Amino acid sequence: MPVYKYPMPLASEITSHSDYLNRRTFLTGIAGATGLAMTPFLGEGSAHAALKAGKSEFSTDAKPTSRQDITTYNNFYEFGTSKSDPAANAGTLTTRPWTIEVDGMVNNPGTLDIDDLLTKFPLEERIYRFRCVEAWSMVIPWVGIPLSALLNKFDVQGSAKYVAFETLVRPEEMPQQRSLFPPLEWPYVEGLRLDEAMHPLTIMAVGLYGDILPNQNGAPARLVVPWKYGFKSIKSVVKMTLTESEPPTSWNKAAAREYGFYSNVNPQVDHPRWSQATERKIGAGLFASRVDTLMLNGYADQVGSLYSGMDLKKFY
Ligand SMILES: Nc1nc2c(c(=O)[nH]1)N[C@H]1C(S)=C(S)[C@@H](COP(=O)(O)O)O[C@H]1N2
Ligand SMILES: [Mo]
Repeated sequence: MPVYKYPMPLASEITSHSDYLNRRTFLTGIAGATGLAMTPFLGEGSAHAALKAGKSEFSTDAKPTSRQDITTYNNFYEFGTSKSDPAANAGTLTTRPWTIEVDGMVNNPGTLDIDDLLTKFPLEERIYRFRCVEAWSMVIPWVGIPLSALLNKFDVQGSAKYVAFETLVRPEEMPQQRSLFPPLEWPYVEGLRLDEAMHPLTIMAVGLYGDILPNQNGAPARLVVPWKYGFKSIKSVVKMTLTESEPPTSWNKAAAREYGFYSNVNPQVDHPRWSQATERKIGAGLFASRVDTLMLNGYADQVGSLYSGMDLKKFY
């Protein structure tokens, strides 16, 4: 693990895989006996929640943005539209029990349980550049699982061409889902072409900075597609559906002229209301100069071939 400038749990506090399982069984027993919810023991900041993750060859060596910035400057419209709203409001989200339903064009439809994701799949640390369509960026040390490893469990049919993703709808816990004037239509939905979903860079993130995912970052599981604008990385996923036709996406439904299905980071194709040529690095200071945005957010060598022959001005 790289050395981070935030208090990592001491080695003695890091829960081993078998301890984690034992503790879970123990806590399930308590919760079952007392009728308590299962959530608290996995709360943010709990040393016991530390995740064991192998390093990945896919990580950038750029310096990660601080944990403070990553967890307080967020977009998660279910909790409000200001950058500080998710950190202030997402504490109400309960993330146990939690399953992700997988259906549509698969031979074995079923569900994934979040605790299976955390314990039965090899977790990897992926330090990725992250570029929001609003022209700011971060470097985020995710912990996740290649999405292909999850989808392959369900035996995707040969004629499937896309994956549609859905976020939780739970108005009791998500204040903007109770709003009379919601900023988006719920559920938040996203989509990927199947080859994008199966690409080794695409992960389902379950943690960051070596710990479980904070609610404001999309707990307990959120998609991360590092060569696309941030809004493709849908949070708090409850459903994945394999489809033949291109699925709808929240921001395209809200403003089709501004947000297309592909939403690949592209410094040469401006948003209708602002340039995408440069970006502001969060945490670099107010007077830091902007840096050039890279084609496909710097992942062109790995994913450029997915788009060969496509007019990226048309398929924005
Ligand atoms: N369900 C849901 N997912 C979402 C959003 C949202 O509002 N709701 N915002 C998106 C946008 S615009 C961005 S930039 C990223 C932000 O992720 P972060 O807060 O972890 O940096 O989440 C994306 N996923
Ligand atoms: Mo975004």
